[in-house]
Amino acid sequence: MIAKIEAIPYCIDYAKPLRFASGFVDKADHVLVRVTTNNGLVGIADAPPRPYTYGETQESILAVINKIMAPQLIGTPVEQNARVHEVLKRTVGNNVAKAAIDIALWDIKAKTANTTLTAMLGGYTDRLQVAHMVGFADTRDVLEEVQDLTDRYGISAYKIKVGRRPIHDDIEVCRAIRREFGDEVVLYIDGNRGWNARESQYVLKALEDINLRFVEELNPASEGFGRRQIVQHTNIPFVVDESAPTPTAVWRALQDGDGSAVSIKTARTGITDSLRIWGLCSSGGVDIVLGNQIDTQVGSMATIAFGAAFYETSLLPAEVSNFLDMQDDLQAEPIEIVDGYAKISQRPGYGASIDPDKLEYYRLDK
Ligand code: MUC
Ligand code: MG
Repeated sequence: MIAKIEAIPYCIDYAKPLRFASGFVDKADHVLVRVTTNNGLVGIADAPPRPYTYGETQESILAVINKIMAPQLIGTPVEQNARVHEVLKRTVGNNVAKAAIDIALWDIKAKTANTTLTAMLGGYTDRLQVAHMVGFADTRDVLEEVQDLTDRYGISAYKIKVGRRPIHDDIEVCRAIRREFGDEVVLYIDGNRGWNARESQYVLKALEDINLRFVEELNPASEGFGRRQIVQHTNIPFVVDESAPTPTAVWRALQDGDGSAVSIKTARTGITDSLRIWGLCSSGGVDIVLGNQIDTQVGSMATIAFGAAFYETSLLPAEVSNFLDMQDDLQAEPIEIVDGYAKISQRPGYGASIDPDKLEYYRLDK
């Protein structure tokens, strides 16, 4: 049963900050969640606060875990997942805090079964193709970044952050990548709601010939009519990300025509709700993209373990490499990206392993 839930704030700087239409990340001011059972098993998860996306902060994650969720959950058997979620549901919102507790508990479940989380969930494969998110920058800097990632890690799928004004800066970056890196590269764009519907349609027309695999959240889904016009008039799958952060929201977004593909982020739906979204999408023939919540290696390990479990989540490149932009990480056994692929860990659980010296150094609650 759950004996202890710790929420540990820490901060690690980014070597290369990520800029995008809804925000800017230059440090990982996250919360490490550690759940201990009465028989000494430990589950780990990383909680990345994204105030501009879900309203959570490092302080709010600490408060809601320490003051509300931990006291309500202590004593609950880890295997009673449905009961855990009945308890978590009593608190509205706070998706990232809930997801971290859920991931740590699945880490324990897999460790208890002495198997990998991937094998426990579905066991489809042991590796995922990697897609890297490229933030706002001048065309020359973006081309250098992509060249470097291609040379060092063999990455050949890129999600380009767009949504700037003037619009032509983004159009130029996308065209330059296609021109320099060729037709084989998987290229898609994410606007983080930066444009309106008319601007989005203008860009789709301007980039018609560069074979974008997806477009994501170009304009706010709250524009309703405008969003649906875009989704209906393009044959490029339109990914819902921040406009559909829960299984219910995904269901509604697909029914309403707010999007035609879905981003699953374990950082906000943990394993349990990610399974529910996978169920919806795989049953309905909807493309799934494994998204990045600007995750550390610990967070990315959870995404890789989940994604590798199923055919539908391992079909497309997964956004699991942006930890490469950080100065350091808590993960003791680093994720290796070779020839553009990241492998699951073969250790029981999902592979999160914390370097105790690094945690001591970066934690903020000393
Ligand atoms: C993404 O796909 O949008 C940026 C903000 C956020 O919440 O996630 C990232 C990446
Ligand atoms: Mg997105």
